[in-house]
Amino acid sequence: MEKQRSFSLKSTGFLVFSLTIFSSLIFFIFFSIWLINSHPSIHQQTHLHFNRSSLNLTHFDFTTNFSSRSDADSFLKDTHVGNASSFHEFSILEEIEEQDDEIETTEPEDSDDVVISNSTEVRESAPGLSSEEIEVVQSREEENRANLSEKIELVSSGGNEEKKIKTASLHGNDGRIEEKKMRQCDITKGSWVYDASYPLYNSCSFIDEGFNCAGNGRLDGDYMKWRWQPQDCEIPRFNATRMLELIRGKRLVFVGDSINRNQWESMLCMLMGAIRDPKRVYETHGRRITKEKGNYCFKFVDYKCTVEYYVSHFLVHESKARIGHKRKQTLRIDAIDRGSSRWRGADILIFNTAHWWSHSKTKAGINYYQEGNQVHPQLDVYTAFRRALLTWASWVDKLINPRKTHVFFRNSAPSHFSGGQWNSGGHCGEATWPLNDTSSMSYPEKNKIVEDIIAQMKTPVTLLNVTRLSAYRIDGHPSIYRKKPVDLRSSSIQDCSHWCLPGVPDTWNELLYFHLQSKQGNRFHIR
Ligand SMILES: *[C@@H]1O[C@H](CO)[C@@H](O)[C@H](O)[C@H]1NC(C)=O
Ligand SMILES: *[C@@H]1O[C@H](CO)[C@@H](O)[C@H](O)[C@H]1NC(C)=O
Ligand SMILES: *[C@@H]1O[C@H](CO)[C@@H](O)[C@H](O)[C@H]1NC(C)=O
Ligand SMILES: *[C@@H]1O[C@H](CO)[C@@H](O)[C@H](O)[C@H]1NC(C)=O
Ligand SMILES: *[C@@H]1O[C@H](CO)[C@@H](O)[C@H](O)[C@H]1NC(C)=O
Ligand SMILES: *[C@@H]1O[C@H](CO)[C@@H](O)[C@H](O)[C@H]1NC(C)=O
Ligand SMILES: *[C@@H]1O[C@H](CO)[C@@H](O)[C@H](O)[C@H]1NC(C)=O
Ligand SMILES: *[C@@H]1O[C@H](CO)[C@@H](O)[C@H](O)[C@H]1NC(C)=O
Ligand SMILES: CC(=O)N[C@H]1CO[C@H](CO)[C@@H](O)[C@@H]1O
Repeated sequence: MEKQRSFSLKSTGFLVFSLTIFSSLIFFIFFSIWLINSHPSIHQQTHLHFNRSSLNLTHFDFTTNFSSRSDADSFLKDTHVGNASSFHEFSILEEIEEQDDEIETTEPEDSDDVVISNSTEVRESAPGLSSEEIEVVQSREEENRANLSEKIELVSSGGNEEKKIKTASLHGNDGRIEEKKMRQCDITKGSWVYDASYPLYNSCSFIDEGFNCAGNGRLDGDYMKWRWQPQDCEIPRFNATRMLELIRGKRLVFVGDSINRNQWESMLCMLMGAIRDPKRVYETHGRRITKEKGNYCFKFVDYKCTVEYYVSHFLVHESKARIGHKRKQTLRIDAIDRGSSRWRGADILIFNTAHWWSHSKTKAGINYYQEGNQVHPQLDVYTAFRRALLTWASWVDKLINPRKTHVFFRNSAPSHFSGGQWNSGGHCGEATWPLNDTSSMSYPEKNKIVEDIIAQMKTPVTLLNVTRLSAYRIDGHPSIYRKKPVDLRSSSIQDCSHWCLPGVPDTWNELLYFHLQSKQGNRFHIR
């Protein structure tokens, strides 16, 4: 009896165990089939986590890697083969998951914004549009513009733009004018339209070497000629005079990593279009822009305004703490960056952070993140990122007056390394045309955290949502034209993270201009 009972117990246990395994397997197989069927021709990377801890079994993460070849006519020839040996390696998995918002910059020795990562970018390779297709798109756009230009009034509240369309519609015979409020226009939905009237500026003395692609010898110029066209509404062309009027007597301040410097330099160049005497714009400390320095304040004398940049890789305080016998670098995720006193009092603040939250830049989270006197022995990067952003958010909510200051947060800009990482032959230099599809790229986890936190803030924060639209722009990176002289050896390091100027960051600034202007418009259109 006793014997039998224990046996039946064992067998039930065994049955439950095998059933679990069996159903996991079935699920896994169906899921794979579903995946392969629903995305037949794109590179796929999927990570399945079977959380077994609830079964009290060994704790490991089960990772699979689906890779399928993209179309044969793709212009990027690299293929990515699944790596079975990474089966149990959690650290590798983490880095891969980060790839979408990871920035790898390229000069470990002399740059302050290096991220060393062995993650691989998988990008859909796609042939460009043919020239006929562009003409069609273009003429449709023109029609669109003509049709809408007199009908759309932008009314905005915070960051939400709504379009109001007065449509002249015929109802029976009376042809009365009907006012129709359309749903909110999502300016992140749209396409890049080839526009020969771009770029918005040509030469510009504020572009530093790393972004000065044409100056470094890049000859193909199409990458400067794309305009972002939202699907459901228009964004106005940047008008430097009007922008300067909007910021007259004010401080426009960019705070963040080198990608924000990229955008800030673009803004300076775009504004110079309205300045007749360049001597009436100067750096208040007499500094020349280089990538080593992190603080700049340019004064536009005629408009009594300043356009400033402050480097802050994490927005929180990079600190040191005693660990054992040594003082080690830590990150105080509970304390705002020490430079924050400089940001206060700005009228327009544009923040970003994302790319430095990588495995290698944060010591894999081991003895790196600090709160109060406690250095966490180990903390997951997303947890740390969330806590740091909460620190930033409470700083904003406490010290920023929303009646005076308009706060923006720009989310992450994608990098486009193919066939390797920044330090192992990753490249993007063959691309001279945008991708025509980015559906294979997943929306970065860090963006979701940013959106989450912004939504909970007391201060309205406008999200500059550039991730998806920038994802098309594989052609917009400096690649080998990141410095002079250009190193043509195939082994040379490419920059597929930052952006050439003129180029993609100009569009981010057009979005910024759009938001500022529609906010302004809103002031005069309160009904
Ligand atoms: C696994 O599940 C447990 C409890 O259900 C949870 O605490 C833990 O965070 C999970 N682990 C992962 C990696 O999802
Ligand atoms: C997945 O495949 C890519 C190439 O397609 C490889 O570089 C990467 O290491 C693999 N990741 C895992 C977790 O197996
Ligand atoms: C797989 O990854 C391991 C380290 O994660 C590496 O040593 C090995 O060369 C990789 N194999 C392939 C085929 O990429
Ligand atoms: C990246 O990979 C290379 C070769 O696979 C290796 O030598 C290097 O140490 C790795 N770097 C990091 C930060 O893992
Ligand atoms: C985008 O590329 C795919 C092939 O990769 C092609 O079939 C499709 O027509 C392209 N779309 C446009 C709008 O050109
Ligand atoms: C623009 O208006 C014309 C006629 O007024 C119409 O035929 C055309 O379809 C419209 N285009 C768009 C994009 O609405
Ligand atoms: C940002 O844009 C992406 C792509 O269009 C979209 O999926 C996401 O919801 C947007 N985020 C917000 C907060 O609007
Ligand atoms: C730019 O804005 C200024 C001031 O609002 C205006 O006078 C000028 O006509 C605009 N330029 C263009 C090209 O629209
Ligand atoms: C023996 C053992 O590890 N038991 C654990 C099983 O998992 C539950 C929670 O998932 C724990 O509370 C037990 O301690």
